[in-house]
Amino acid sequence: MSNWEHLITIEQMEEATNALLETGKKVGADSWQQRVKNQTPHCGFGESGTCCRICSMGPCRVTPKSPRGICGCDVHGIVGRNYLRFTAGGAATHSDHGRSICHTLHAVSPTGVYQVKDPEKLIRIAKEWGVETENKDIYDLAHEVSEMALMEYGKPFGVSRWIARAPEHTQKLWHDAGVEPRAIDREVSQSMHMTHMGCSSLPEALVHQSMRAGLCDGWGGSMCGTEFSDVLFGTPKPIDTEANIGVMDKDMVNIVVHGHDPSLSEMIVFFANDPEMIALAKEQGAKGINICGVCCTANEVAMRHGIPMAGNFLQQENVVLTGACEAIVVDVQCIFPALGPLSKCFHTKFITTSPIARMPDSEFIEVNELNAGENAKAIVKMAIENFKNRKPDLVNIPQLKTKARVGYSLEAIKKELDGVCNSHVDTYGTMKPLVDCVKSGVLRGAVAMVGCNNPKVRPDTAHIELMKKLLENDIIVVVSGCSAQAAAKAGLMDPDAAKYCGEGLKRVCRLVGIPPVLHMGSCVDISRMMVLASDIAKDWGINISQIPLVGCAPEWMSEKAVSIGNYVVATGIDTYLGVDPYTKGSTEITKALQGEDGWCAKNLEAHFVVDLDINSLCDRMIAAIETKRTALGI
Ligand code: MSK
Repeated sequence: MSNWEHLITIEQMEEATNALLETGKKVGADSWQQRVKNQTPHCGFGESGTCCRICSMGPCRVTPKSPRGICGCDVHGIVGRNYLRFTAGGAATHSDHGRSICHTLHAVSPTGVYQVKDPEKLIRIAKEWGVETENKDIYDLAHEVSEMALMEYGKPFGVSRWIARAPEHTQKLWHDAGVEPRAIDREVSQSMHMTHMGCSSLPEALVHQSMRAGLCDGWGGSMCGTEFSDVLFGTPKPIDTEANIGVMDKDMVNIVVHGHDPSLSEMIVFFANDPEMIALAKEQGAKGINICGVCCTANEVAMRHGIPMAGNFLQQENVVLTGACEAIVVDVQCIFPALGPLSKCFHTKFITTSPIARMPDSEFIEVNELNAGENAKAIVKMAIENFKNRKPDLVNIPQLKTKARVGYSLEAIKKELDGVCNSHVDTYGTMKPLVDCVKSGVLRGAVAMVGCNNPKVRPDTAHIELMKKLLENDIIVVVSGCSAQAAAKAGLMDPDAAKYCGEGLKRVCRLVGIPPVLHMGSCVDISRMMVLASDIAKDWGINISQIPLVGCAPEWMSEKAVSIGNYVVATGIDTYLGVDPYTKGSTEITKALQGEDGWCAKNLEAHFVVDLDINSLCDRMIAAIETKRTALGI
């Protein structure tokens, strides 16, 4: 696509990776590229979801000759149970991240390492939850609200507090369909119970609970993670940063933070700015300390501090392969166990910090809300002291990097848009200016693009190619997770990229001063997108399912992504997937999730679309947006 010629191309990124793999070969390093070859072809039963290992009578595999498992469960029950377990894994993971943030909030003190950075947001949430805020010390309020949030995980009665943010119509749909999420742990636990041998095998019941478990994530645990991270570390505002492997610096101590929970990365960033640590780095012969991020941790610290993003999920090995990574410091989720043996091929220290993600060949230094000050500082010191152990002949940092403007929280989006269109704005602004742009056709609609990389798709190609085509068609793109880093690496978050967009989108970007792809955060931050959609629906006076908006995860790979997909669909947003969710073995489950008259569509007004052809996936999204416009008469 010649229009986009100033952007970094997939070919350039692949060339950089290949150069790094050459270094890897010299030291006998393994790589995901090699392991994919070793693992291919994949098991057909696993891929279609038709293998059952839930009890020890099997494993049972469904074929035309053996259509039922030993217990008599048919293929629809087996595929449905697997899908629900997949969802429960994702919901548990996001929600436990959220729980950990609530514990960090509970540990705040005016003199401690964790403090309240956004008191206004805390007061706003407290009011939403009916807590008296007048004349209350902000730290007392933080403790009170964090306890209430922790109770959301196990309360015996009632539904999630957060669902009151959804439009009334959506809440009614959830109530009528019986999918209002209750206590977060209850939905995960019930999902495991339902899928135990001898419990549910009815497809409709399994899909129903999959939606409910997803909702306890997006409108429960993830929302706790996002909202209280903002209270603790500040609500993101637009900030400039850089992305791609070239953000590593050969003259500096490079510390890479990777994972998800900002409670760790915030502390690493804090101590990397400590004059004592900078002086120590200089004593060791470095020019200073350079923190870079990988995966969603990168999103968290980029959005709040402008820390550069070295890469996304499938580039985590690349940072070590530069030979210039003094330490890769990880917390939870999406961390390759391969980093242990790989680090051993270089001088890199692979430091695990959470009892939830313990890995061979790593140094384990637990960082929690009680010891963060001491242990995070010790980690930074350890990385600095490792600088002298670099092997100069192995250092190779491909000079590939782009400018990116990140930090578009919901609050920031409203402020930016309202600031341009209205001279008098209330504190949080409204979505009306955006709605007006969509109604007038200046913008045709929006796509929320999220999710991972997956070797089943040429890495980042789907994200980047889809985004370019959508932008050319005046469709604004909001992103999170590794999709966000794909955009940033290519240059699509540079406000200058607006020049390549359709005329309407170009005009909006120039007027407001935004890039055409808006970075909304990490994977828990897809909860921000749910509130964004809710506020658009309320300000427009229509239902979420009527908005010219779709979700898309073209390269997804994790259980979390399935949980996300479920809550996005359950919120009324059609969701387009570029990788199959292991359901094709069952026509009934496929229909319930994907059918235009399936269970999801009938009860929740949205459904999944799975299409492994990226061009066709894109055309279908654009067509769906245009269909919604026509239905609205705009
Ligand atoms: S890190 S879940 S690979 S988006 Fe959130 Fe990226 Fe997917 Fe992990």
